[in-house]
Amino acid sequence: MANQHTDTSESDAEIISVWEEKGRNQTHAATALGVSRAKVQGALQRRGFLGGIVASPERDGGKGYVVKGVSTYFDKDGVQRGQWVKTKLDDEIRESLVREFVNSMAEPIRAMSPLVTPPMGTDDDLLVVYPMGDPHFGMYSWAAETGDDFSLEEAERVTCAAIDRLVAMAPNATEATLLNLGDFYHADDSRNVTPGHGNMLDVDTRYAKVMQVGAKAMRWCIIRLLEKHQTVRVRNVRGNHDPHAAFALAMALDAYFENNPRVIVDMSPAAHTFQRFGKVLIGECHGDMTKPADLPGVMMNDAREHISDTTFWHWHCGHVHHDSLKEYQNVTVEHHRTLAGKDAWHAAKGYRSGRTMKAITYHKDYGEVHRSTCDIAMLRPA
Ligand SMILES: [Mn+2]
Repeated sequence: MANQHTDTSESDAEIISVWEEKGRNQTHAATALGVSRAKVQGALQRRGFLGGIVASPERDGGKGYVVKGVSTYFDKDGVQRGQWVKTKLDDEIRESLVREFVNSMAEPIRAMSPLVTPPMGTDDDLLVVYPMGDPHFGMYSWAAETGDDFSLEEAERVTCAAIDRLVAMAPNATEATLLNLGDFYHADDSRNVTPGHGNMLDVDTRYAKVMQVGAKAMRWCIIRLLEKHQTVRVRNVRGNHDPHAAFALAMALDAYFENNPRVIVDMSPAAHTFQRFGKVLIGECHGDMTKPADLPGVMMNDAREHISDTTFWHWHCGHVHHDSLKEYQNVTVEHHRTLAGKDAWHAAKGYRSGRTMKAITYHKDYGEVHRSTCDIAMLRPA
């Protein structure tokens, strides 16, 4: 009875057996069996021989496709030439991907800077300005040649230590300005020459590292100021050594403290900037471009909307690496020392100056009321 092909399953088994014997050729199997090729194909489909190529997590990178249908192509001899597996994303996986996307869109902006507890009981009448004269991060100096060893590591150490001392000595003013007066970086890029005149620079280590260590030191200083003052304005004046790097530093600090409304990074690209505090008006520039005697006129012109309401007019400049304060018809122009050592060229030229950093306190009605000084001698490691 088994040979009489009375039930489909036996027929299917027999058809498949012949199909195997004929080298899996459906037409040859159909001819040998005396049946249509469609009948052979039907048997193969029922027994799963044509559904053999299905999407699998192994083959499709674990995406979890569900097979919707399979199309098989045969040539004129009935030999399978290709197969097209129609798939769809598993509904659960699709939903989880959508949820993941929605969550990422709805996620609050993650803070980058640590939030410092604001100080209590600060004095609204006071502003402390911390002028940083020419820090020269990335400069290298050899004591045997110049009198003082200086390096990237030393720049970071003395800058942070000086801020630490000055913040401790400063009055508890509500407002503070961290005023980088330019030449924060010794070099503007890895060519290690001054951008203006191409003078060779004595540099310490790789430029990318210099940029990172400098930004890290500034972050440290700002956080230290946030412990003492309610609001911290940060101004990075561009110097002749770092006209582009100064702006990169400002951008890095602005992005880092974006989550903190107590930090205001001044992003002005102008060479001369101003801060008004009550009756005090402060001008800021590096000092390489404008003659000191011209600065009072620049203030009267550029900050004219503040002139009639202010009575204390002061400029803070860097560049020359030594202290000087000259008064022009009630406008003072002050140049600040640096904590940095000398490079070989300046040492050979005979430039000598003290190394200090200051913090200057202004009262909104009375002008400068206090200043403290941190000498390099206070910062020498014990
Ligand atoms: Mn300079």
